[in-house]
Amino acid sequence: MRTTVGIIGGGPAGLLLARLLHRAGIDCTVLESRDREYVERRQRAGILEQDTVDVLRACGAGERMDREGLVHDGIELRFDRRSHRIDFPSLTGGRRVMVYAQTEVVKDLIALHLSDGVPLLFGAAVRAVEGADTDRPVVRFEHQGREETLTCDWVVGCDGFHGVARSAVPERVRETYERAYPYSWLGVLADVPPSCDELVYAHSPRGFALHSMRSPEVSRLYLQVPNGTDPADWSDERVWDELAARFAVDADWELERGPITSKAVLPMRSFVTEPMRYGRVFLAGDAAHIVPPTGAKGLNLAAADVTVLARAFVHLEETGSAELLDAYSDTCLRRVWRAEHFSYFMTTTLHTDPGQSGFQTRLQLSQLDRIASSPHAAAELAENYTGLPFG
Ligand code: FAS
Ligand code: PHB
Repeated sequence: MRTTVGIIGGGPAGLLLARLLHRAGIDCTVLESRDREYVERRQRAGILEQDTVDVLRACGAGERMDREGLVHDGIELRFDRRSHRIDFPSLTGGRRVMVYAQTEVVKDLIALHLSDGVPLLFGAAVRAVEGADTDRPVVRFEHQGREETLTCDWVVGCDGFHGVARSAVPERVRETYERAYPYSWLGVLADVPPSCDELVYAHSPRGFALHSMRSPEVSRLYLQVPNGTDPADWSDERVWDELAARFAVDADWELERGPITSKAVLPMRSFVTEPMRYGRVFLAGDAAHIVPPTGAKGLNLAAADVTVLARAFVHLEETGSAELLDAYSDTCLRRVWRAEHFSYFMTTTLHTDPGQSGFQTRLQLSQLDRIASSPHAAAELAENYTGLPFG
């Protein structure tokens, strides 16, 4: 098999990159190891930044998002049994976010690829990327029981944290930076209308909790749990009792309960690999970086990477200049590290480390009080949360 851009991974990064390249008339092939149903059902992110929304609309993938997505103008912070709303448009000159699950973005992009006939192979497990430093890198993969090869001009690893593309960057040139957190998230989906109009991020002595949503009928909630937690140890009643305790506030507010339809534990990790390119192999999305989801950055960083990369491929096609391709890694890493810092800030300010000192807790509450009382501090959070422009 032969293609101009070989894309490893059919998650949001790979699918959006393929959409952008296809619309620009650049030939590409997506190799996804799992089957379509698995990829479309995998519960993950829920918040789209302004620029992610704009890119999806611009490439013709925003129609259902605009119909079914929920535009949000702010979030609520809860701490010390108090509530404080952060208004995004007034603090950022009009930026807002969209609640539209990653599962839906993936479904929309897959449907477009299949209707446009873009080569998207499911069950295609990439084993290796060879010749990254040659003009013809080769992707070796297994598909329908056969060993296959895809010869490319360029390869983009969109295969997530556990993918193989990162290994195409030789260890001698690769730097990795990472931090593990002493807690995880227990994420639940529940068939119950959200008890809030906008997302609620709660700091409490019992630990962090987040109230998000998927639709007017479905709530998405998370609570901080110890690493190694088994979701089976958390009955619906225990989940709701703990969430209610953590969202408790001195106001007339009650957490609505309902049947929980899915539970999963998500470890928290910060990770960056540099550079995001070696020869003719590029890395995008979780293949290059991971953030704890407290800042709702993961999916949006992936969208930003592939937007920058698609523009660089178009520039090469139109001008013959590889200057934007050569700048890709540095261009993306500046945004990646900003998102890494914001995600780290939101995570360490809102979560209670096991055995945390009273001094640390007072620092957290002082920081949250500063955000609640200073428009400058609130604007810093709002600008980061709604996302820095893709440029
Ligand atoms: P993905 O991991 O989504 O996609 C990579 C794709 O490559 C997968 O489909 C995989 O099957 C495929 N692949 C892997 N190896 C392959 C191989 N060898 N050959 C072929 N294909 C291969 N972010 C948030 O903002 N909010 C959240 O609440 C949130 N929750 C998350 C929960 C979990 C359990 C995880 C793991 C991540 C979560 N994230 C969240 C982050 C998540 O949304 C990612 O940022 C986003 O999926 C990144 O997209 P991709 O880079 O496309 O990587
Ligand atoms: C979600 O809706 O899944 C979600 C929202 C905000 C976050 C993390 C996850 O920070």
